[in-house]
Amino acid sequence: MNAVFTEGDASTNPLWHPRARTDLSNVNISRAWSKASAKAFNAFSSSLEGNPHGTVHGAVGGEMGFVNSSARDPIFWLHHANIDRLWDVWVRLADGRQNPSATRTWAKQKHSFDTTASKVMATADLLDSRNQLGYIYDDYEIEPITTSVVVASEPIVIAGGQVASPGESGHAMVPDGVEKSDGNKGLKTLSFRRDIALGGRSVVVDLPVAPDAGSALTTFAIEPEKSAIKSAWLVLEDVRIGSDGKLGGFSYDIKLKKKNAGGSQDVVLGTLNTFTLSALKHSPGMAHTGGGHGTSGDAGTLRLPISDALRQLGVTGASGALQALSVEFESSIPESADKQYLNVGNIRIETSTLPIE
Ligand SMILES: [Cu+2]
Repeated sequence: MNAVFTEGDASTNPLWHPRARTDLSNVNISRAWSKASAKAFNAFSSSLEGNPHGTVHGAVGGEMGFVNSSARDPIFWLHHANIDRLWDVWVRLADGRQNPSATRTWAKQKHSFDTTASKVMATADLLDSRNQLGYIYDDYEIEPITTSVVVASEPIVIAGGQVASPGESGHAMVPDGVEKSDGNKGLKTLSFRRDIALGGRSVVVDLPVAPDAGSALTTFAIEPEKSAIKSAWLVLEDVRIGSDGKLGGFSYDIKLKKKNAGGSQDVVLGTLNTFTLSALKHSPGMAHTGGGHGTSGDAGTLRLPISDALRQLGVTGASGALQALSVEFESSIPESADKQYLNVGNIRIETSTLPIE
């Protein structure tokens, strides 16, 4: 961050703010950029959407940290101009990379640009900055981005997650879109852990699964047609914002990890911050409990599908079944101070015998 915002203190500098962040080293353009080789728009967009896009929302915090209010903060416009620019760079890499088809429902959706709706445009009319909007970006020449990831300290490791015993379901809940009268649709908890506190440091939560369940997961990952399991999730239930988290200023990348003889491998599942929590009510299929406008009193549940991640870990794994699993919450803005940003009431690996991702 520019020194003008961080120098001095409240008595000497009117722009100074106690939450000013000088270290955004784990806002990870390079990870999104590693997906830029993808030719399908949704492969790159889903990567760009979490970190850096959502991570910056969560890291800035305040109004920026919530979907409904973020555009009130002037930095929103700088941030989104840059996200648009990164998208433009990806499209200009060409070789099959292009915006989604203009015939999609999404592309035909109309947007109003003032309160009287005198200026209305469809998404498809806004995608080409040069020909439709009349501008190009200053850095029209594409340069490689070589940001490196710096993790300030070793993660806190929470070992000894509980292997769910037969019949024990954690508190498996019926996902949206599944008839409640159909019971729990073969939902099964393989491993769980309660009450995980997240602060400024990265946290690894061990979620070991029993040997037979590990074999079943491996079959699901590698030979899905032979598998009784048809879908699998990492469930983060009852996620609440803690006493230090109300103004945001934090964000985590969620990684599924597998230990093996040579160390561990991981796959990024998504991001977790105030922005992702406040987005839950905007996305059908995501459960959200509690009222208000994405503010701190709410508790949310994220169900992150893990079949692709299991496949990657299962196929590339040097050894054995998908058994020694863990989840890392990698802090994007590492800090050593003790903070209470989030609490996850129940974290678990859950499967179903129905294909309900
Ligand atoms: Cu945004």
